[in-house]
Amino acid sequence: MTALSDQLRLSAADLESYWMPFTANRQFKAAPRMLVKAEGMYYWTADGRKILDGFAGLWCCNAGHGRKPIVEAIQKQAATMDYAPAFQMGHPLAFELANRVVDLAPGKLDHVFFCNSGSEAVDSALKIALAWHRVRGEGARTRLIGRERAYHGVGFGGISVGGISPNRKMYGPAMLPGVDHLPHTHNLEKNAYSRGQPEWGAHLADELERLVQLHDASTIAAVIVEPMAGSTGVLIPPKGYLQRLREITRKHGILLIFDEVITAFGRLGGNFGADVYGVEPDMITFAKGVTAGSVPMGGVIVSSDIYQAFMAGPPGAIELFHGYTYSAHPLACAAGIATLQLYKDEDLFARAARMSAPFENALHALKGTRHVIDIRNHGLVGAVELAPRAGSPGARTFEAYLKCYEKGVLVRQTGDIIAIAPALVIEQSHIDQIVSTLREVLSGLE
Ligand code: PXG
Repeated sequence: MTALSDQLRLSAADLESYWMPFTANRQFKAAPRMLVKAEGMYYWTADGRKILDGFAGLWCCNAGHGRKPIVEAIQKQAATMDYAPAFQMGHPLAFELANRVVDLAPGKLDHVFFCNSGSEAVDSALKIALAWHRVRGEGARTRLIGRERAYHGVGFGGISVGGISPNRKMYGPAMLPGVDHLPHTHNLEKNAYSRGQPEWGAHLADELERLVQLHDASTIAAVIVEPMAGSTGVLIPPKGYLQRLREITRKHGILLIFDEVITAFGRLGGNFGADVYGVEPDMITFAKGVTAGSVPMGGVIVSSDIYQAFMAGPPGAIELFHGYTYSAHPLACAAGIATLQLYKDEDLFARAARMSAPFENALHALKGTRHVIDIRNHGLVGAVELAPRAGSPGARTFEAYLKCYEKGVLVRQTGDIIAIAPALVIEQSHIDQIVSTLREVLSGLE
């Protein structure tokens, strides 16, 4: 283990320059949790410990870590062509990956715009929505509707339609104007310990009708929701809720955007959340799983109606004034093609669907464990909600997260929720280890 531990010769001063994202920097730097290697379902720490990854990195490494076909595709592409200009030039892998994504996408969703992250995907989708209404002569439709307790990344568009106050409150006047929010659907009194989709709450979608009454449909461009809200604590859509949102948006000519940065590519046991929930939106944003976390990439899949509306002007004109230097970066495309091929070869989405029942049963067996007030799950996503300590929300759960890590299992804490979202290659023994570690940790926690 010396080779690995040698890599941790970083003094406190060495850790200073890096301003870590969404991290308690001083707390981390006082007691760093440093990862140096990953393979399959496991990470290795700098001090040589093997950690079971219960969270697929950050909801992204759906194929497991260090998968050979993906690694080799990236290596080969890096050696063949590092970069090709993204504007007014192309490279074949970008077109191939777009075709493969479209092959997986539901119904009329048949064109892909590439970017590099979920945040960029969300901003791209919101801009496409505004521009689409404008090119169709409905430029007064500028209002965007998000939802409370939504996470749509950290761009100004994403935090505006998002519903997390710490992510919003510092940036007040810079946020987009004319945004409104639907209520979230989380309600423990009605839905605690639901397995899969909760029964109660479809009517909460009717709040959209209220917002339409308030603002008038002619001012509303789009509604954006995560089909299943991940980051804010695994909020699974009540039965019928997304269908209702689809009916209301369609009735009023409002675009429906599903932010599937987490739910795309097998997480719920199907290609997209749209397939699993049986609702076809007008746009889908994706990132994370498209390359199984190996190279940054994101994108927006749009319906043919949307794409074609932009193709009406003179053929020599640029149709959308939007894009990134690294849109469809060759390394990301190579990784994406290899990843989608691997998902197919190993039938990993079906595997996720198959493993979801044993995953659900194991998680729900934690009912009655100290501090637990709810357990919920769908596909290979699970959440265990703990009672907060009086006066310090999140503290008990953060401690649980640290203790799990000390005992060799990486999960994720958000507020008073422990989230679990393993790679789709998970086996029963891994599920057992995650659940027994959680049980042991929670039982011993004050
Ligand atoms: N939309 C959704 C639905 C997301 O979950 C983003 C957009 C932003 O993606 P980028 O690639 O810009 O980070 C996300 C990201 C967590 C966690 O622990 C979740 C995300 C990122 C990091 C941690 O829940 N989601």
